[in-house]
Amino acid sequence: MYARLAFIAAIAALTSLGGSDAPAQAPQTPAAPLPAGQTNDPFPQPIAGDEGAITVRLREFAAIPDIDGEAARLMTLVEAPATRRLFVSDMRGLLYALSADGRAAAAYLDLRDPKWAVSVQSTGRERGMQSFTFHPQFTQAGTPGYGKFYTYTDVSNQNPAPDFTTPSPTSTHDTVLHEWTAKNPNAAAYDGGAPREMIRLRQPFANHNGGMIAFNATARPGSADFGLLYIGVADGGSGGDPMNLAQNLGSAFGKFFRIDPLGRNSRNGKYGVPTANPFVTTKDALPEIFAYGVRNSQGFGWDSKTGAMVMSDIGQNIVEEVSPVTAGANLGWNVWEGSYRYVSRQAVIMEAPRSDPKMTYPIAEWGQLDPVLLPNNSSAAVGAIVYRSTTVPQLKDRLLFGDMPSGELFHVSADNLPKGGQDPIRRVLFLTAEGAPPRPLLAIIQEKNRAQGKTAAIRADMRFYTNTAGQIFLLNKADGMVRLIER
Ligand SMILES: [Ca+2]
Ligand SMILES: [Ca+2]
Repeated sequence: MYARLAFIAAIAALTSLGGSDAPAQAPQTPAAPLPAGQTNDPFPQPIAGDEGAITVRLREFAAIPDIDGEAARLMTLVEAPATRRLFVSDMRGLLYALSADGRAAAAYLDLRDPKWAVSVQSTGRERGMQSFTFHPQFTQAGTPGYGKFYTYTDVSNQNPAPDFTTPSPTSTHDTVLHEWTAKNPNAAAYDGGAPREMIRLRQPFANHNGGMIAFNATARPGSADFGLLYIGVADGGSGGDPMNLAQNLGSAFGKFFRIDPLGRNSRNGKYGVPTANPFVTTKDALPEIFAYGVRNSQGFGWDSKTGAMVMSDIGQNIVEEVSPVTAGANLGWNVWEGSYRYVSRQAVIMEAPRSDPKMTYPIAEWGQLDPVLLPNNSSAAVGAIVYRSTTVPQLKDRLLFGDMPSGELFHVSADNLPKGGQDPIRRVLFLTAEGAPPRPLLAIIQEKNRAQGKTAAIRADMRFYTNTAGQIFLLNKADGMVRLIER
């Protein structure tokens, strides 16, 4: 046991946090003894390798072009409402429309075009177009949401003044929510005018910028949640949330927002704040906040059977998590990292896990040092899909989430949700050819890279999304391929 601890302590000292392009940190002394009661490995039993693994087929669905010789940084895939039409984004600012069979990918909107004056900032690993989504009325003529879609983008232009800022005296860039209005939502390319700026966040650090934006797909027209936009706002960056923003209800950072993009009662008059939001009457709290204590969520979704919301959040250096989200929930960061009290980059506190009844703790969580994530030596939670479809019957009634740099896709029961820990976590492995063994995504990307004459990737940077037909698409930033999971 001591040998493993020493080994992983050395690994921890050598590696930075998984999803980050944070400034380089000073090297830490390898294997320095941790204070009593602290651990860098709260889950000493590794994630099961093949036991309980679900095997599905994975095939190439669409090829997205390189930009300047570099593979597309595929980030978000969304089905336009009531059309079965798929759109996929390259983080550098390209939005593509895919044909139904995936064979054709045509540029729909280029946010880099100077005529839009968006000034996409996409340097480093974490900046660029974070997410996009369509208003649920996008294709319904005569409704207020007709033709409207939203992009959430890091920008270098820092005018006008931000709606939300931090105490930091310096900033790296802004993150902006834009509304676009297509004249004809079925047109091959965007045919509307310049975007309407809705929210501008001034970023203190280059990392931890977005997250995802999405409407609750389980909300039917006329229901309270219909047409409300959920927005992930990461903790601003650096590491450890140095300004303690995530627990501060007066700060936008480290939150999930819920807004009405068609309303106008917000402080800046550019969107609506639902009266049902949990903190609208709380003194000094931002009324946009739906939940708080978020570090850097890179995916959330809803269970079509129960309506429950679930999200994944990237941990600091020790614990990755998947957690339930309810109105007003405190998801823990930066007091808790997963089920454990956060103390530093080196360790969490072992004593009294999950012991604050005011906190919402993970459904599932895993250690960044788990052997299944090697040789990548870094870890970052991504995605959350409650899969209720029979399209891929092996995955029905499973909660799917993943680890982004390693490209591992995981599952737990969606009907008997675990109460934390990594023991319930099992893998999803992919068959790509007859006779080949089931593999995780990274090995498949590496094979593709070799066929492309490129250096094999060491990170998958996986994202995954589903559509109304229950198809599940896997994206990555290394080989330009959109892949489709099949039974
Ligand atoms: Ca940031
Ligand atoms: Ca948490």
